[in-house]
Amino acid sequence: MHVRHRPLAAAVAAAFVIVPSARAQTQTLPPVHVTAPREAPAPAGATALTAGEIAARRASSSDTARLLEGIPGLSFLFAGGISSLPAMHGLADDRLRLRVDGMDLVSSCPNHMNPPLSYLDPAQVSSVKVWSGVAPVSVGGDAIGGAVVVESTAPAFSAPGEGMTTAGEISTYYRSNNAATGASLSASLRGEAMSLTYSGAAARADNSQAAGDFKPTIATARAGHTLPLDEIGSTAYRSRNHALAFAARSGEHLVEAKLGYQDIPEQLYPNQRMDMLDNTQKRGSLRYLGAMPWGSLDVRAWHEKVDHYMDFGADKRFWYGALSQPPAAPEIGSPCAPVGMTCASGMPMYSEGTTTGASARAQVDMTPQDLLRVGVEAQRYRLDEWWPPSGGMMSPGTFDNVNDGRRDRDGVFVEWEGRRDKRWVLLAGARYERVRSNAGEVRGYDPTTNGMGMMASYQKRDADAFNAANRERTDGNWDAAALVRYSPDETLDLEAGLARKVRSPNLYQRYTWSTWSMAAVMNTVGDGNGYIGNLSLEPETARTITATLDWHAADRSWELRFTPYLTQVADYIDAIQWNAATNAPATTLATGQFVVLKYVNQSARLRGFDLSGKALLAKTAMGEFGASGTFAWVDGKNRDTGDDLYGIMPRNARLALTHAKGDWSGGIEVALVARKDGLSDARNEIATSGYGLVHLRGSWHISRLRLDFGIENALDRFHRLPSGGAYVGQGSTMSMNGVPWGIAVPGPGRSMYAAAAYAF
Ligand SMILES: [Cu+2]
Repeated sequence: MHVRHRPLAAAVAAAFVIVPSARAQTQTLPPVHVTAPREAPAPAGATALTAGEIAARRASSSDTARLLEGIPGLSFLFAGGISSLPAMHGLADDRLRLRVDGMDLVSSCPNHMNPPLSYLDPAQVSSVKVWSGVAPVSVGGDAIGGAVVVESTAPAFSAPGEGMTTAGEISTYYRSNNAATGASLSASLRGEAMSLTYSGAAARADNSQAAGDFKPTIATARAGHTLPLDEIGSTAYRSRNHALAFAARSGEHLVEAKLGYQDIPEQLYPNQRMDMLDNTQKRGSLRYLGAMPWGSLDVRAWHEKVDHYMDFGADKRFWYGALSQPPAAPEIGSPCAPVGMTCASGMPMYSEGTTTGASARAQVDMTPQDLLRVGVEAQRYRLDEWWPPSGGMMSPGTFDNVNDGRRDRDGVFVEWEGRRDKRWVLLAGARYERVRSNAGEVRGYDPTTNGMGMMASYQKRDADAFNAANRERTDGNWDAAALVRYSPDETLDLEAGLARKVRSPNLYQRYTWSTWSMAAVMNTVGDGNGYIGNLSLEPETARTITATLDWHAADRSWELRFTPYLTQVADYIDAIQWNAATNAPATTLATGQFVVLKYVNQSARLRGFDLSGKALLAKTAMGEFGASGTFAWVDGKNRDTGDDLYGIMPRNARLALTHAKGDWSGGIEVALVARKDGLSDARNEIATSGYGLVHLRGSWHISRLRLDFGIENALDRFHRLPSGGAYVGQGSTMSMNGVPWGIAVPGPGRSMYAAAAYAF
């Protein structure tokens, strides 16, 4: 799993991979993926997943982010069933650089329901690389944490003299807890100079079941639709993905074109007040990759369009007014308003985002030991978000959450990497990014009034103030990162990293404007609270120091790694409770309820360590027995208020015993999570108890067939997710405290899964 000591000088030679025809393959899954050779180096802090690891993990999850599960330093902020937000060393979401096929995708949703990694099905992922510590500046900018770089279908060509060949894979799976099913197909036509690949995947799941009752009866005002007390409301999803990739090569030059289409007709969110009832993404990219006399060149251009629609899904649907004849429970995803009923259509919200980007990156081989990476990047992002009138207070006109939002990035970087006497690897780089953002004038549903008394919504006051303000912002952000690795002998690697990273606020943080609680709670982070943007936000600046001690056998039959880190963030974007009436910070902290907060710059400190190890225990006639484990601790503090940062994972460990013999591999895995008591008081973050889960996994290769099966949470242990947010998965979630406060989203109970993949 860990990539180390990659001979960088040999990278160019590995630019193009020739895959023998399927007939010649002994392994059942596409065994080789083209790794872009000119990407940043793989220092000791880097982790890459192998094709086998990706295949095994996708059997138990349809969430591409969760392919990263078990990587030291990684955790998740859970969201919808296929859109978890990765967190590394206490930094999550768009504080991390999440790159898909070279594209820096942006979540076009006030609740970040469509994060970058959600745009690929796990079956479409061909390579995953993770920098959990200090990421070199060449890996990306506009982020203060680590990086995840995911590539979809890698181009593969037939061997010389072999002519046209075909290859592909079909796969399917089933998971018992939420009756999740899915299927994928990939097929490619390969010549010596051309390659065409289609990959498609579809997934669907019902709501998940917890291992026990976890909530009171919550009125949904929807007759005939009472969720069982152990059903985790709003966790169902359906998704469809298609991608087409064409590649041509000539000598040491490669041209690639990719088209992608994703439609998610439904993804429900147990920790958001809204559900994603349609999300479509269209994307296209072009890439040139080639060897040059002086090194190599990688040029990409791409465009993406997202149409996102939110409303209340089946578990959150409610009806205005008294209904003499309440409707029977409609199917999930069916229209809200039955014909003839006096019910509102809910609260439709539309987001439309487009991103256009281009980059050129060159690697210059200065000497056999020294190389230089230089690059320029540009990105144009546009966002509109509007909420059409839907009756009641949500009328008479259209509410602009973000109108004509723009966020443009222009970046340039240079990075040197050198090797000295086989024992030293040195890397240093700097990046400058200019981030310009702006947004147009806004209006509320009713731009003429602030409302009355308790029902005051301040739409006029807030819109007038926002529209009168200068909203154009230009940030000049300097990043720098340096790594040094020293390998005194074959059993020890020592690495240290130092970085300064800057990230500008996203459009929702800067330009959402309404202090009205009903509008604010539609801009949330999974904690059920409402958030108000702040035009005065400055970029976050993080300074990180990290070290890795990697002690191992010469053949890596055992290894032990220890990575402590410390990050200080100036102008960390946290949030403070806000009083809408006075339009000022709340003077007393409201506790035990959902609240409205405003984003503000404060300062933060994150520190912690990852410990991981593995060992081959025995190699016998019965097979190979191994053990592996990770332990992570992170502490995040707001240094201005002394409060704990939101969404920090408590101490956690994973231990696994594995067995492999011939075509079989299997294991038992124990996941332990401590009680969460470091809580963000400003956000009334919910405490969760510690727990331990046991997972059983097996996988079998029979010629071209790969079978994966297992039981997750085999002991059916009830647990609540420390980073799962607040449960607002059912009921009248539009009203801030109209749903019970204090219920952390539970994790699923026992789930048996089976998956099969056949390569042809
Ligand atoms: Cu959304």
